Amino acid sequence: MKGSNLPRLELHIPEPPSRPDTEVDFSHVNRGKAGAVRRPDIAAPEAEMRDLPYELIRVLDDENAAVGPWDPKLSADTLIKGLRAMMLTRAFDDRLFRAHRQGKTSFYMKSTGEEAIAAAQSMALDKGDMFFPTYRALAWLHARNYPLTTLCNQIFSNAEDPLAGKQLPILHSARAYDFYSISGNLGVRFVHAVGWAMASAYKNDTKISLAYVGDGTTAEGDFHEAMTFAAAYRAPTILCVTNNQYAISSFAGFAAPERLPFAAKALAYGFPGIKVDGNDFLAVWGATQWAAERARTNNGPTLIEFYTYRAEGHSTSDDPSAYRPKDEAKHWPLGDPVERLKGHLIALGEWSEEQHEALAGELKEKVKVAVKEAEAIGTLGQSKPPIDEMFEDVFEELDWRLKEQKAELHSRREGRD
Ligand SMILES: Cc1ncc(C[n+]2csc(CCOP(=O)(O)OP(=O)(O)O)c2C)c(N)n1
Repeated sequence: MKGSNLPRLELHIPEPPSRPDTEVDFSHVNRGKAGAVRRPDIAAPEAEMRDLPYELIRVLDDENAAVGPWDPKLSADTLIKGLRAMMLTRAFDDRLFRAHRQGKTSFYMKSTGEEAIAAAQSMALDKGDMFFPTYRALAWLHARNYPLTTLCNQIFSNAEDPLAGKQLPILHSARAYDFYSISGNLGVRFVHAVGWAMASAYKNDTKISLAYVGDGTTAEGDFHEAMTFAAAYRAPTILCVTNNQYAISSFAGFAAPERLPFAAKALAYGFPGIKVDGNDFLAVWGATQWAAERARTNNGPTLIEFYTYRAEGHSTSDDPSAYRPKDEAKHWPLGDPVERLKGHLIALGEWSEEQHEALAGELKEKVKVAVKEAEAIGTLGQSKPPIDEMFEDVFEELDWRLKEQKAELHSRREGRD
């Protein structure tokens, strides 16, 4: 308006707290106090839990002791199994990332720093509960001893690839391990998980579903659709946001206002949201147990935000030093999940540096053997699944078009066109 003294409008462009040429700044991270957040009864009305998403649920304190009401009180044996699953994930990631640099696979993604989440959830949930993962959740499979060679065969797209070379490396599918097929399109499986949970309830079954999205993926419409359906039908599901602070180079402030916990989004849909230290194996387990009990007793869905940090690059195609300080990971205020669980076990007198060292060596060797086995079958381009496989499973049966295309391929290959 001419002559008006209204201020000019300004578009807010979110700016990450740190850049490659600035000091690391995590002053916005409020760690709270381990053990301080209350644990409501699973049947408590949603209206009485609206403070929860604004607190951070933690069990392991700075002295590596397990404190507070969310402590799942696990046996040392279970904790060691969890530690092993996380360490195996890390050893596998390191070796397969290198395999990419050696030209043995076209692509890889690590989950460094986020291992506690899928490892604890894989162990805390029951066989037959269905997990709808992202590409950063292989700890689920490692916790259930999925054959490492089979994982490598998929990553090398070789003749023994269980997905017959049809998927990008690491988009695994393992139904027998309750691990739903990963797809490249972000967010779509969040909705599938809710539908799966609705089906389980419709059939009066006892199984629940669990689904992941990253912080960036919450900006997809599928997130909203899944939340809406989960709320309306009180679906027995656990919906998780793995907030690792980044979506490739975009910091989490692009997907939600910087001061709003992703967990708080649940409030608008009418079910509880909790924010959990994702680098704390015990807190992940305790929170999952609570949400699972709620789902299994018809108290409906829960949204869990796992607060964590993507310690490495987004993928083999990414160089994080282009958009964040090189040493940022070292300063993450919630530390490293492997180191914290290790520290806890040592504090309990159930583990030692020597045992840790020995296990790390053993797992490294185990991964090496599996990679060698897969390499003997073939790495990228050296060995391929049978070519006819590409026509299979488009439909349940080949239709006439696919039959024609398959015949054409063969006649061309035989030089008869
Ligand atoms: C629908 C869709 N849009 C964009 C992409 C490209 N893409 C792949 S990963 C990614 C970032 C996802 O970030 P986030 O959800 O935070 O998960 P994170 O990788 O940090 O675990 C993007 C944009 C995609 N795969 N699918």
